[in-house]
Amino acid sequence: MKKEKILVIGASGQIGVELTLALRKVYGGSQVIASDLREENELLKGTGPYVSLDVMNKEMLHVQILRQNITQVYLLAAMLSATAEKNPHLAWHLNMQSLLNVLDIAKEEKLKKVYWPSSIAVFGPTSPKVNCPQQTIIEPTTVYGISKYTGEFWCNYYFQRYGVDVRSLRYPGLVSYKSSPGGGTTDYAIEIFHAAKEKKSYSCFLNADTRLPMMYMEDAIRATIEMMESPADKIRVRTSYNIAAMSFTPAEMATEIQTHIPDFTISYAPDYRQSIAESWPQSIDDAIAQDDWGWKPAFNLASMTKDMLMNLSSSQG
Ligand code: NAD
Ligand code: AKB
Repeated sequence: MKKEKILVIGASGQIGVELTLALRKVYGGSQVIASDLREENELLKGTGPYVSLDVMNKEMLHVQILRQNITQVYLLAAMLSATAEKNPHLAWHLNMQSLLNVLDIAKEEKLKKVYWPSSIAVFGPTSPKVNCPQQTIIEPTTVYGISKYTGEFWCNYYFQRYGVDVRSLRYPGLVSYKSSPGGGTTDYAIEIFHAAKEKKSYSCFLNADTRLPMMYMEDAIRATIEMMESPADKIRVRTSYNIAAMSFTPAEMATEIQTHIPDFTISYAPDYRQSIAESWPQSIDDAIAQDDWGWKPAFNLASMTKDMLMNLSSSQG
């Protein structure tokens, strides 16, 4: 086991649960402290320590980092795109201040590494729709996208100015079965599986032909750990890396589900999330992540759908 002490902030969320479990496999259960405002997720119980923590309380965060001899922080607390549009000021405050709190403490205590995820939401309507490159026109139109793009530049600033080894990935929409999604525009791609299993029909909040970049959680967790474990000189992008796996529309996802559940039906009732989705690219060019630290996804739409349905069957007993 490696001698690191890791604090995961937002560990009870969609990514946090799986990332904490994966980090505990690498570093040992007792070396990875899970923390959240919410109560400990059931899947984390008994796998390692948990502390209740509000990342906005900088003093308490600092105390925890010192008390637990933390060497690395993974900051996952944030408000996602759809929820953020309902409360833009609160979203901006949480998404920015949480990052600044962690970066300041990392600088002061000389932490070894910090992880903070960005999103494909940094891109806006003026970015290229297809194979959107790492560096291009970036004019986000959601408060979530603005906060992520600004956060990327704070990460770069703390690295360049203070030498904080903070690293970041621009995740696409993440599909998973272990924990529930937290209020994003891509959440339909998870809800659809639960609806298909439970009632064989789904009313989608995006239009049939809305193509978005997506990734299976297993790939996202592996990408995160592979990037974090790469030597520092391989990490040339100090804002945030584009990473990609697959792109599909709700109609294509429904067709794939129908190969397993032939009587599954889908209908469409687009709401305010449609315009958020339309502002984002349809696919992402991740050539730089491939070159710098060897990123390669394992799952496509067919293999992800098969795995999701198999795991939801077994978890439903
Ligand atoms: P989530 O909403 O499921 O989880 C976030 C967790 O943070 C929640 O458990 C919440 O209770 C916790 N939290 C909120 N405020 C807090 C506070 N003040 N102090 C401590 N904890 C707090 O989100 P997620 O999907 O797991 O996303 C994690 C990160 O990854 C976010 O930065 C998000 O923007 C980014 N991301 C997620 C996706 C995705 O598809 N899930 C895609 C791109 C980027
Ligand atoms: C969301 O839809 O808000 C997230 C994301 C792509 O950042 N899943």
